[in-house]
Amino acid sequence: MDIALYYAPITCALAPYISLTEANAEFEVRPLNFRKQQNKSAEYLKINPKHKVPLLVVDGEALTESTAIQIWIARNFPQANLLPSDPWQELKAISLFSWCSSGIHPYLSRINNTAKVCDVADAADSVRKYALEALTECFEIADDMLAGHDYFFDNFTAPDGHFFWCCRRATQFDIDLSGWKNVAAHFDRMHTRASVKKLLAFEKETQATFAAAA
Ligand SMILES: N[C@@H](CCC(=O)N[C@@H](CS)C(=O)NCC(=O)O)C(=O)O
Repeated sequence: MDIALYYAPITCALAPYISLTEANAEFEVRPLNFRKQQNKSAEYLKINPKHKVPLLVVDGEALTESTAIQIWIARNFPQANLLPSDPWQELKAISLFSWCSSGIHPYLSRINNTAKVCDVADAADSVRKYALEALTECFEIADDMLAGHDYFFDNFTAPDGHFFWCCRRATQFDIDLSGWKNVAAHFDRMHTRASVKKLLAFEKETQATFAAAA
């Protein structure tokens, strides 16, 4: 099986990288330089008209959307236990992926690029304020979910990686996680995993390669 992950540093494509690494999968990473708009190149748009990452290509077949990609990885590497085995818990894990990608991520995007969602003059601070309020609510909910647990389920599962990315992106916008003790502890715990260490080293390497080519 030929697996390629289209990825860009900083982005939510970090999450499937973690899952593939946890699964011990052999996969090729194809990094895109967003600063050079490689995600909008004719070549990339041909395989992903959404111009986003992550994109997983398996034996030439492309799959978009983090939730679908994560489920594909979990199904194809069952020994990695990337989803809970109990059917109800499995659905709760899928619900968690969806929440990360459609309930949390959009607010992070609004903070990242206020102009993308509102072009009213001087509205940027207001967009940021409301996004931050929504994110605060999300982190409070996640904090309750994580109370008394190291991970969202009995052991590490793929949604932990997706939520880790949400937290990391938040810290890059100077959102202080320390007020949500369980979230902050989860974030620290994730940094101790070999998959996350490998991911962060790979990101650094990729950023250096992009900088050298600039
Ligand atoms: N719903 C998608 C969202 C993916 C997404 O928004 N990716 C961002 C990076 S975090 C992206 O590629 N943005 C580039 C663009 O929109 O042109 C998913 O969960 O996979």
